[in-house]
Parts: sequence; structure tokens; C-alpha cells
Amino acid sequence: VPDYPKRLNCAVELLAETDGRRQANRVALRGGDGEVWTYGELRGRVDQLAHTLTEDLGVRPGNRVLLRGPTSPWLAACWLAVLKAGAVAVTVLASQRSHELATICELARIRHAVCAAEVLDHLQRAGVPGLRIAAYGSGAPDDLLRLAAARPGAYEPVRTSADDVALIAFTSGTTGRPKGCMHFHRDVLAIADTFSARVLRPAPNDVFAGSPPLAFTFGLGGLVIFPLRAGASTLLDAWGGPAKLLQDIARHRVTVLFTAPTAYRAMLERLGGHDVSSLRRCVSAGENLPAAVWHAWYEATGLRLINGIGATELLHIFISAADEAIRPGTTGVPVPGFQVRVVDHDGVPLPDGEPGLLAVRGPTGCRYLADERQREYVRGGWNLTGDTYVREPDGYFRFVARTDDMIISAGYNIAGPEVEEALLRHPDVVEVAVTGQPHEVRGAVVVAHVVLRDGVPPGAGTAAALREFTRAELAPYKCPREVRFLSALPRTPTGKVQRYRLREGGPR
Ligand code: 3SK
Repeated sequence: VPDYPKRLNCAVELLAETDGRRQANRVALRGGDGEVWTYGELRGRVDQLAHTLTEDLGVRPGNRVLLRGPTSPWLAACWLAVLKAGAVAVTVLASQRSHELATICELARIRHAVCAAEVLDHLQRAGVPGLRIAAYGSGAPDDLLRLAAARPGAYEPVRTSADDVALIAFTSGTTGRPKGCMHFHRDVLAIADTFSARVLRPAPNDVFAGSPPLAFTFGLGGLVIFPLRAGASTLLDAWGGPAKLLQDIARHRVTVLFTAPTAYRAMLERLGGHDVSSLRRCVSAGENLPAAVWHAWYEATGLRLINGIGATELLHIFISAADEAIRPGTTGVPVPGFQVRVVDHDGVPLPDGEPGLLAVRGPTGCRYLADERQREYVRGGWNLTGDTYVREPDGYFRFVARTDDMIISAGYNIAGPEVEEALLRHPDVVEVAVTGQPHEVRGAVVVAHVVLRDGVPPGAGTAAALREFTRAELAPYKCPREVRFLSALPRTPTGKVQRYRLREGGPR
């Protein structure tokens, strides 16, 4: 990681204003409705927005500003403007509802919000005391963008320090309790100068696209920070499903794709007739990537998926591998700049081959916003991610399970994802999540929650066939005692399976 200067405003660096590195006429952003912004236009609009935020909305350095809207060039420009004005960006999902927004505003003590007009209602109804909301886009009462258009196109950025907080990202939480993670201006550049520069290695002629929203730091990094740091261009459009993403890849000649394993699976089913020949880098994160999906994508496209594990707490990906260094079935090796080890419950490193808790230390380590869980998740500077991993003798890290999802049945440790991988090899299974169900004698038994291919009957016969199938693939103690059928798995808004909801019995 480079030694960043003490005075650093990451928005200025991303727009490369200091030494004219970005040519003003190069394309920076593309929107879903065909709009194209050059770097020159982006810089001008960010500066106009920074004027408006400070002069019309009263935003001051250090204030926390809630940003809420579907992915678009304007949302990215507002994010950059907040940072340029020395304020702190708190980007939330457009889909979040009043009570969730009220919780976040209270935790982060938010008094200013910038919100797309189309999703204004839930924010207004959140009833946040003293909140000043600036709406943007068609239908907005005093459209922020109209106010900004009347402002000068040059803004003197606030001279923040490298250690000033730039953003607070809320984890959507697979356990249901959100935590705010604070990240500094230097952290924003650090993720671009580690994972992106060292693993992804983008070039200025790359075109980025993907599914994760900017409220999820996977999306913020992959679709805003990395392309801008590389002087490349990026498509910023709301997620419209796998078929739309395939169309976008062909239409915009996308070269770098960021999405989750579920979306790669869904795209594989619809690949026929779509031109994906422009792709050169495909990143998969947000969830464990089953080896079967890696191989299927490789067979269909000739591309080697770049797997990665990241965390909101670490801002982005800290284990990964690219090109010939990729080993399907593993996540990869520590991204240069990060240290990773597997430890026991006392924090003592375990020998290679033994499963334990994943611990990470790096330039972007977590500082929770006033949360007593800091002590639980960060010990001696090492972040415990909540994942169980094995470090193989060759130094590669292999995912076992989310630690909460390990099942202990009759004294055996069973990793749900191993059972899931086996079931995913059955042609009738579209999606599956495996949980442990409390059991008087065995402690817990394995339950598989399965989404079936269209037309397959969800009855006792299918359940028996799936259990039979796993018995041929796995040791009997790992095989599901029960198979339950669902039309879809419960997921967080960022796409992670909420196994705790399945364990609690819903939804069925
Ligand atoms: O894997 C994740 O959940 C993640 C979180 C934040 C940033 C990046 C990633 C991949």
C-alpha cells in the first residue's frame, strides 16, 4: 500500500484533478438511459453539487450525509461531492424501508440526506428529527440537480486528512442487526491500490459493469472506486436481472464484470444468443463461489472467474487470485497488503489443513460506529470475519462455512456449503441452503432448503431422490435428514442467504 500524504481527499484523487492525469474528454460514466459523462463533465457536476450541498443544504465538513437512490451516474456524483466537501457519505439501499432508515439515521446521527425522488416516500416517513432532505431527479420538489446546475463548475475541495472518515457503510447483516463501519479517505484509495491494482489490474480502456448496489461496498469499489482510479469507464444502472445484465454486456462492450455467484448461475442459464466476448475479467464475491459454478462459467465463456472474499468491515476484497494463480474451489491467497490467518477461539493460529476462524489484518481494518461488537470482532488488530476457513498447505484459503452456519451433529462438524455443493450437482436443484435443526439426541440434524427447477414436483418423492443423491456424494452423516422446498431463498438486500431465517422456520 503506498504511503499516502497526510492531507488527502480521496474524491480529488479519484477524479485525478491534481496533475491532470485524466483527459477531460475520456468517458467516465455511462447511465442506463444511454447518457455518457466524460471525466470533464463528471468533475464539473461534482463541483456544482459540492457547492449546492454546502451552500443550499448547509452541509459542513464532518457532517454525515445519507445518500439514497438507484445506481446511476448522479448517485456516484453526489457521493464524490459529499467527500469533496469534507463530509461523510452514508449510502443506503434504495429498497430500505422507513424503520430501517430511521435506525441508520439515529445510529449515524444524520441530519442531511440526498435522495432520489422516486424513493423519497420511505425516507420522509422515517420521521427523522431535524433531517434536511434534498431530492433529485424527475418529480423532485426543489430538484437538487437544478439547483446545482446554477452553481459554478469549480469547487475548492476541503483539505481532509488521510485519516478523516470518508464513509460509513452499514452491513446488511446476515444475522439481521446492522452495524456501521467507518472508513477513512486513505482506505478508499487502499482498496483500489491493493485488490484492484494487484489482482484485477484494470486498464484505462476497460468498461466496468455489474449488479451490486453502491450501498454495498462490493459495488462501490467495483463500479465506482476501481474504474475511476484506473481512468476507465463504468456503467451505473440499477440492477435489472441477469438477462438485462447480459444485454448490457453486449451493448456497452463490458470488459470487467462484478457480480455474485447466484447471478453467474442465473446468467449461465440465459447465455445462449448473448455476446459476452468483450469480457476479460469476471469477479465473483459476496458469497462463496461453488466450484461447479466456476467450471460451468469457464466452459461456457472460456473465462476464469476471479473469486474473492471481502467484508464491509474491510471495505473490499482481501483474499483472491487471478489468471493462472486461480485454484477453483478455493478463494485464493491474501491480497498484497493484507495478512490473513486461521485461528482458534483464543486467537491462536492453527496448523494448515485445520478449519478455524478467519482473521484478517490490513490497511482498511474495521472501526465500528459506536458498537459494542467491536471487541468481539476485532482482537489485537485482527478482524474476525465470521467465516470458517482452512489454509491449505500450498497457502490457498478454502471457505468452509459462515461460522454461525457450522452444524454439529452427533459430534461431527458439518459444513453446510459442502452439502450445498453436492446438492447443486443435482440437475433439478436451482438453489439450496443447508442449516442445522436442533435435535434432542444428535444436537442438530442437517436440513436442506431447496429451490427446484420449474416443473419438478416438490413432494416426498423428490425429497427422497435428493437425499439418495447426496448419499452417493457424501459421507452419510453429512446427508440431509430433511428436505424442505421453497420458491426462493430468503436473502439480504445485497444477495446473501439469510440462513438464520431458515433456522427460525421461515419463510416456507
Ligand atoms: O463478500 C462481501 O460480502 C464483500 C463485502 C464488501 C466488499 C466486498 C465484498 C466482496
